[in-house]
Parts: sequence; structure tokens; C-alpha cells
Amino acid sequence: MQNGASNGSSSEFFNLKELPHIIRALDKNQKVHENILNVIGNTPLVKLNKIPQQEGIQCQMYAKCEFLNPGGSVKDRIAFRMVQDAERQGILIPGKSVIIEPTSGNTGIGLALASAVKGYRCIIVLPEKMSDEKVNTLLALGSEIIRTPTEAPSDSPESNLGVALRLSKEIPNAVLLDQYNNPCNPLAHYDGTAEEILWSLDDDVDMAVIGAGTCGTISGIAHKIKERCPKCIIVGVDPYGSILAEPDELNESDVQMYEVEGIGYDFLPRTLDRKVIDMWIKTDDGSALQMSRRLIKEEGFLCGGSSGAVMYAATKAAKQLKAGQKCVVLMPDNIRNYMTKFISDQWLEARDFKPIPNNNELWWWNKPLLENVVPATVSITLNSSITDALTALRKSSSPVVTVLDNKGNLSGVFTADNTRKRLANISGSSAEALEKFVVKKIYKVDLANNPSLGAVSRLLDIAPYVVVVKTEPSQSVPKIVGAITSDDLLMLVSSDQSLKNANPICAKAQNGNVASTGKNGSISTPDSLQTNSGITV
Ligand code: P1T
Repeated sequence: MQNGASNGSSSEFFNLKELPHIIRALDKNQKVHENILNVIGNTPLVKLNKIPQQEGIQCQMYAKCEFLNPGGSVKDRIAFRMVQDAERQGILIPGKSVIIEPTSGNTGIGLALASAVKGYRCIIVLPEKMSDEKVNTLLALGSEIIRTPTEAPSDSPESNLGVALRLSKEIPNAVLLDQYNNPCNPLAHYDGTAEEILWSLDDDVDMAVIGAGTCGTISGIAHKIKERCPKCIIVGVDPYGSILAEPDELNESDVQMYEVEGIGYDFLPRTLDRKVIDMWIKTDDGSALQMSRRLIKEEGFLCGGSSGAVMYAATKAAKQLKAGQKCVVLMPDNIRNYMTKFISDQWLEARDFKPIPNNNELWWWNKPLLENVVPATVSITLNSSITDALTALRKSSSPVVTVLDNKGNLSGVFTADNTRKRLANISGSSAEALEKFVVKKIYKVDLANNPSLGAVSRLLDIAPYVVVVKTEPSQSVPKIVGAITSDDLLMLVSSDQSLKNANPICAKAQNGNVASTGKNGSISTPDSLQTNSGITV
């Protein structure tokens, strides 16, 4: 075909009418939509190609692309449904009622979307683990945000559920739609998502693999599919650290922090019906996040972390299906929520989910970070005042003051930048406890793991400083060595002759240099990336 692209000299516009055309059938059902809420649901079912083939799967696999919903997730469906139902019952009154909801973010975005369109004040209560991208989306939609400690057990007053419940009693005209107990949660999937899947596959589905959070998605879909296609095996996907898959073997140590957002809980929501779930598969962060990246790169699905968890589980479960059978994999949310998290290679490297790349062009990349070149930080304790912290900061040449708990463990850091942001953007005053101003999500390296300067440089790509500690075999608490910035690293590589003579670290040993968090440790993000727009309770 002659499209003129090769002929750069022509200044005439193309003759569009005469060019070969590709015309797709138009959806003639609805020419115009009433508002954005009308476009929730009716998501496409798309064949998965490369990954099933590479994994030796015989059956057909189809992705239910919930990440294409207008708010970016499957939870738009239940948010809208709960609002519609509460309006029908006269519980929600536009312009008067205040919607309050505890959420891992996506239900919050769905409710904020409905609130923006319909005119509700909306307060979202969100654990600190959840991404800044979710927070900024919520703020852009006009909702208010309250952050709660990730580690607070769900039945504690400090958890997002506890805080939302308290606020719903305190704030006039507040309505807690309560996705964990509201039948409209599974009902939205029973009436909507499941019908769509069954329609797409002519009521012939052999397996459906679905992530488990409130379990409204899996329970609602499973009930409808089992009515119409009883042979279908329903597979629930639950991360290690959650108790949904094995509640009877509940052990306190089983409840742990994990990175993937939206799936897993430390309690059984009423919206879970275990009877309709035939098998459970547990997933770990590394496998889930790597699979998400494969879904993006190999299939072109711009999806989030729980989609990776579900796909990873599906590649295990679907091995039992034969050629010609059909497996549906539900992909809950989209890439937007995670742009500064697992979409960043440096973020993956910092958590040992990905090896640190080699850069053989730079003489210093594989040189070790030595203790004597790390600028020392001043340490203070958590019970110090803000004034003490500021004085310590002034005295120090480092931009961070390290803050220790009463056992001498590193609790976090105090920085001028973060403190200003908190004072300026969050209701708070300098008379408050230091803890409120401490940045707990930090990137750090442990000299015991022989970090290379390359590893430190990768962290400095996404953090303004890296805290350096050293674990001594004889001591239970790692020693605080100091903190290193880009400035320090540049000075080091431009001037230090002794560094040139130091033996390089073998490239293989580099993965694992970054000691900050490990797979089950606390999340680490620099304060520049931290959520400063919400109120932390
Ligand atoms: O809640 P459930 O229907 O089981 O969906 C699980 C799920 C999976 N993946 C992501 C990215 C999610 O956000 C969720 C559930 N999300 C919430 C419970 C919430 O409040 O956003």
C-alpha cells in the first residue's frame, strides 16, 4: 500500500476516502451515555495468548478486563450498585448524605466517582500501604482521605474499618455503605460480571480464577455461574499473609504484611461464601508482581498487582484443564494505581523482586559502599520533641535525622521536607508528637549485605536519600551508619582514589544488597513519594 509515509516531500494531505479501510461493527445499543457511571461494566473478555502458551497450558484462557472500567477497577461495579440501592431505599440523599467507606482504595475510587457525578461528600478511609496514585485519584475526584496504620488489625479501633465506623457515628448524615456486609457487593457480580462472562462464552465455562478481598466478586460470580454451568471450577486467590483461604488454621503469625493491594484479609467478610469456592491458591508477592509485569509486556494488559496474582494462580490451576476447555481469569484493576510501585524497576529491585542491573560502562558501579565514606546522621529517640528534631537537623550536615525507638531500632527518619509537607498539607501542628512527623517508609541498605554503589545509585533514582545500617553478628539491633544522597555519591565517585583501588563486588552478589524490607518487611518509599495529602489517624 502507498500511504505516502515514504514520500516525505509531499505536502498534500492524504486522500482518506481512497485508502484501504478497516471498519469495525459499531455498538448500536447506545449512541450516547447519560453519564460516566453508565459505562461501568460490560468489560471485554479477551483471549490470553503468549503466557498460556509459554506455561504449557492446553485450555483456552480468557481475561475478564475489569481494569477497563471507568474508575479503573472491578470495584466500580459494587460502588455504583451500593449507591443505587441506598438511594432507592432513601438512605442516601444527594446533596445531604456523606458517604464514608473503609477500603483498600478501588471501592473508594468507585464511590468517589459516583459521588462526583451525583453530588455527595465522600470520605475514604484508607490504610497507609495503599498507593499514592490511589490517593491522588481520590483527591482529584473530590473525596477526603483519612489514612490508617496498615498493621492495625481489622477489629481494632485504629484500623480503616474501625475509623470509618467511628466517623459514621460522629458525622451528621453519614452513611457507611459497608462493602464487607452489603449484599449489593456480591449482587453486582451475580447480576453483572457473571452474566457478561456467561454471555461471552455461551454458558460454557470450565474454570474461573478470581482474587479474594471482600470476596464479593468471587462469591457473586460463583453463585451465578454454578446455577447455569455447574461443572465450572471456582478458584479463589489469596496472598500469603491473609487468612481467607484457610480460616480454620488461623494462626496469629499467618497474618503478615504483603505488597499486593486489594486481596487478602485478617477476617472473614460476610460477603464471602466459602461453599461456592472449589479450591484456593495462595500467592506470594514476587510471583504476583512478576506476572503482572509479564501481563503488561507480553499480553499488553495494563493491569495491576492482583491481576498478576490471579494470573499466576490461573497458570497453576488451569494445568488440570484440557484443550478446548475454557478458563476465565478476572483482572481487577489497572496500571495507574501502581506507577511508582511495581511498575518501577527500582522499586522491584529495592524489595529483592528483581536483580539490580549491571552497568559495566561505569567503573564505580560494582565497587562496594564502604562504611567510612557514608556521611553520619544524628540520631534522636521517638520521645524527642519536634524542636529537638529540628535542632538535630540543623547541627547535622545530613538532610536526615535518624529516629530510634526505645529499643534502639530505627523507627524512621525526620526530614525538613517531609515535616513542612505534613504541616502545610495536613491538619497538624508542631506541638504534636514526633512520631506523626517521622517518615517510616524509607529506603535503606545494610553494609552486612555488601551493597554496591550501583545498588545505591538505583535507589537514589527513586529516593532523595538512602539510609545505611550495618548488622553486626554480635548485636541484635543494626547499627545506624548514616545516610547517602546523590550529592554524596557524586562526590565519592569523582574524588575518591581509594575507591578506585577497592575490589569490585561480584555482580551475582548484588541481588539482595538492598536490605531495606525483604518480601514481608514494611513498605519503603521515600518521603518525596509519600502520601502527604491525606490525614493520618
Ligand atoms: O473485594 P473483592 O471483590 O474480593 O475484590 C478483590 C480485589 C482484587 N483486586 C483489587 C485490585 C482490589 O482492589 C480488590 C478489592 N478491593 C477492595 C476491597 C477495595 O476496597 O478497593
